[in-house]
Amino acid sequence: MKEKLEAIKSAALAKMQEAGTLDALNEIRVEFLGKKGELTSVLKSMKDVAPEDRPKVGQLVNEAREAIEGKLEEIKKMLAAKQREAQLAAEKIDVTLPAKKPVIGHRHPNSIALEEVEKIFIGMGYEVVEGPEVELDYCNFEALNIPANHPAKDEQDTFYIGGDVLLRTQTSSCQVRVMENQKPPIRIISPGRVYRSDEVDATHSPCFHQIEGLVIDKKVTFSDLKGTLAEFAKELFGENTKVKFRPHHFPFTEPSAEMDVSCFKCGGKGCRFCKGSGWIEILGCGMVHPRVLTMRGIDPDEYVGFAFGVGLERIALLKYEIDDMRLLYENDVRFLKQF
Ligand code: 2U9
Repeated sequence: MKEKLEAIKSAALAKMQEAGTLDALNEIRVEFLGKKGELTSVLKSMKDVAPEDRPKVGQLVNEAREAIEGKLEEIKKMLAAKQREAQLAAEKIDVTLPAKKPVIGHRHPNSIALEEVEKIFIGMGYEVVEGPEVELDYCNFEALNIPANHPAKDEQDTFYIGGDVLLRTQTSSCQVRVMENQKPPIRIISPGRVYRSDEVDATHSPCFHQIEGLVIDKKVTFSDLKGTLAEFAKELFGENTKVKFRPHHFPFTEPSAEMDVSCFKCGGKGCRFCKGSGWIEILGCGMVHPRVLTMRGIDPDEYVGFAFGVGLERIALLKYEIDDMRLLYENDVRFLKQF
């Protein structure tokens, strides 16, 4: 019996020494100490040992078990440490590798242009006012001297939500709201998204952006309008920019004009950019129609106003020499990051 136990013990110790993983070690534990293990079967055969020999044999079995268990524990610790070391080596971080840069977008040319325009007018003492994109017919048309039968209200040109609610076609609608709540003097610009039922092409979109300006004060003249917009053009397109006003018509201003700037590519000589004319059309403007003032309870004999409107996309396309408006709406970062 003693020899048998010695054989089991040395077989177990030898096998354990060979075990390369914790799983293999566990298999060896089961093989020798498990329910059907070799040492366990010796214990089970104790009933065949003479009663007087049992204590001695029991002691030998225990010694063999303790020796195996001791070695098992020792090798288990050694293998666990080895496994941990391998894991640490596999998960090692190379701190000298360049960091992964987060992929971030880029400011939109519209936003860059808007910020520039806002900066110019804020510098002249204007406030930036925003309003709702879903508007009342009254604020969008009626209060701007565009009555029910006016061609500018043509269904073709406007997205109606229903009843007297629509998607605003101009941001002047929120200036009407300001005139409702604020007494003159008023000096505001209103940037924002506007909607018109237009087909998409290189220069049109059913959704675009405007910046409309409004000044109401005593003794405001057309000269103030011209001076303000000439200064705006110089700050936006360069010190040498000249401006030219052509008569025009808007229902909400009288007199009305369109303003051209001298071509900033050729200095006014005429080039492909300005189609040979030397001038580029940039905005609409005029003196606020007395009826628009009266409707807001402002006495046109006491107060005068001037107003202007400019398409933000038009500014962005011109400034950054982009030849198709659709590029502004695709949000392809390869395009956007050029500006
Ligand atoms: C009030 C009264 C009058 C704002 C004005 C224009 C001329 C104009 C266009 C520019 C390009 C629209 O986006 S666009 O097609 N706008 O030409 N806008 S005067 O007049 C106002 C504003 C508010 C109370």
